[in-house]
Amino acid sequence: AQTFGGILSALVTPYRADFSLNEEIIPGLIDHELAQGVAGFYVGGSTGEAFLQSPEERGRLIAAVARAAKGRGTLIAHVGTIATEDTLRIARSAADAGFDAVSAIPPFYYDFSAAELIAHYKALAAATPLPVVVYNFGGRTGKLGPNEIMQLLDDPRIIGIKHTSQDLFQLERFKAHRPDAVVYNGYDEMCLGGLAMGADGAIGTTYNFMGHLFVALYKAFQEGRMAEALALQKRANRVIEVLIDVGVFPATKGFLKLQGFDCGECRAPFRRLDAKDWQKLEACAAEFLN
Ligand code: NAY
Repeated sequence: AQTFGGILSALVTPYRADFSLNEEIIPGLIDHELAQGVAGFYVGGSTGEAFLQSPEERGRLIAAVARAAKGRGTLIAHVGTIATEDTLRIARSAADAGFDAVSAIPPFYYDFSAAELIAHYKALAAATPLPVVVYNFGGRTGKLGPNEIMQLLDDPRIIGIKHTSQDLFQLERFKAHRPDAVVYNGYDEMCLGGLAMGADGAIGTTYNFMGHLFVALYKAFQEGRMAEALALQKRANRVIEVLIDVGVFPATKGFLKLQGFDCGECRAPFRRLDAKDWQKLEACAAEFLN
């Protein structure tokens, strides 16, 4: 079993030119990211374009990553969907593949009540032998507020949260409520802020291609070299500014391609990169990513 915490890459899902799952490239991609020092992978999350895939594809991706990782690094599968039944099915793929934990976004779109959302997580925790990490993304999801999250954290099968929110006060309160919970910071551009407020680690999109910067930041933070940690965050944020301008997920795949890993483009409705985007990415990589 792996420990939790540290810098985890929210892994992209590689596609071929026809947008089918490219399983062949996964071993090389996993090696490339582990070589940057990341502690593991969050598979099939927002970055992994989970909501543009079928449950069957998500299961195949999970299995392919486990085969490629060969026990190196912590593996968390994002199994969230808006249908409890599909979430349980993807969670079975994660347990079968030997993952360390599952994580799930609360069901969205419909106006589900807080009780329904809690019941969804309880059903997941009961159905899987794996520990559960709640994906707190209040900006995109409904009624799973801080009180409901505290209530979920009282369940020993629910071991932590991925906090994708700028509210670091809330992050600190979750950790204070359950000190042994693992709390992952979710916005890369505020990684240092999350760590300063008590996060045990961070899960993020940009760790796919600049994991080395954040691994160095994490180490500097742990060793109390704060000026260095801030300098690394600032350097990363110059890149993230370009990323947001171009489109976070398409640009992430663009940077990976510049590093030699052609993961294809994102599925529609995400846009394709044009010549101007490539110019921006190339200039940014030359300045900040070498
Ligand atoms: C996921 O499931 O892939 C994540 O949530 C990773 C966290 C990312 N947040 C979102 C909303 O996708 O890494 C961040 C984010 O892309 C980054 O901070 C840029 O804003």
